[in-house]
Amino acid sequence: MSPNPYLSAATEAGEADDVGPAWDGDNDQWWDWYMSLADDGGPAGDLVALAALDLGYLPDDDTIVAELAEPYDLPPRAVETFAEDGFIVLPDVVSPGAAEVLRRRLGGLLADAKGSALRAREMIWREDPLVRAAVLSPRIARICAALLEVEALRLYHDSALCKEPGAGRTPWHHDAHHFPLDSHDVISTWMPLQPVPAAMGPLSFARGMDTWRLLADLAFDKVGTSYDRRVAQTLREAGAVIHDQPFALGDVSFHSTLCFHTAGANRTTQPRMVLGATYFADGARVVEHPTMVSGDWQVFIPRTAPGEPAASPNNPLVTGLAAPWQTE
Ligand SMILES: O=C(O)CCC(=O)C(=O)O
Repeated sequence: MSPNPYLSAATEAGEADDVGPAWDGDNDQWWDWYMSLADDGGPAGDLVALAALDLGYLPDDDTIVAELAEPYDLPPRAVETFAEDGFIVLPDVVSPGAAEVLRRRLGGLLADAKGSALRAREMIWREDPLVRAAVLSPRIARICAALLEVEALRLYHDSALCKEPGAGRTPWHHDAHHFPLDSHDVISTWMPLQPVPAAMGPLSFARGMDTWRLLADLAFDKVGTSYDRRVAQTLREAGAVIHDQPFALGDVSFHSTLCFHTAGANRTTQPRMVLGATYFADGARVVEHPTMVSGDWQVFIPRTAPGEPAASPNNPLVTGLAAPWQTE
């Protein structure tokens, strides 16, 4: 029997830090494996009861599509802050009504999603027009391009993430370890679709664009929780500043592929629903040797061999769109 129940004989082979084999399951299995690498500490107390949000009037889809195409005024020094810190959390990127409509939509789209810790689906922008409006949103794309200081961005994939009540931590990681792209001009959004108090497990970030260097020599552990523990310990010992704050409804975070991040357990009675997406600078190529940590990446960049530019029909340019339905 495998020392980690989510690994196959092929992915389990070798030392615990050997991520060389390709992932041979689907992306649901990948999430189950990945979440099993989190150190969840000891027993936790009762779940915190949260009242359901009642916003009253909700906008229709056309109103939300129009909202997500409107420019967003970046606060002063946002670009500098992102370049220094490796992440930024921006307020009022999405209206409460739009977030609530998206939350309900994702609830339906995730109804049959498997996953024991985190129910996740990617690529739902291909099947739902409202999710497409959010994932290909000119507003979000312009923010991402401004923060990365690049002209043209493509979509890698979206992620609908539902962390159920009682589900545990997401392990410490940086996305450069995950994405099979040869560029560091890669940015991910995390758009919670309800407020995320501390007890619900907000995404939290190790401040500093260069902080990953502290962790570069730590051996990954594909079997157990030692990597997650060693990242936490190294950050603690180095005195790294961890941004671990609740998200208000409308807040969206943007993190660099180099930024180490984690998320707490959901210790509330409500699912933690998030729409995330990742964008990369046009021109990036698939790395020569994608690893098992990239999951089934060919779903996201189909018909593209290692070394080739990542520019499949699943990776539309998101910058320069006047409206979200206008893909190449
Ligand atoms: O939502 C989570 O728990 C993890 C998400 C994450 O790591 C990401 O969006 O990069």
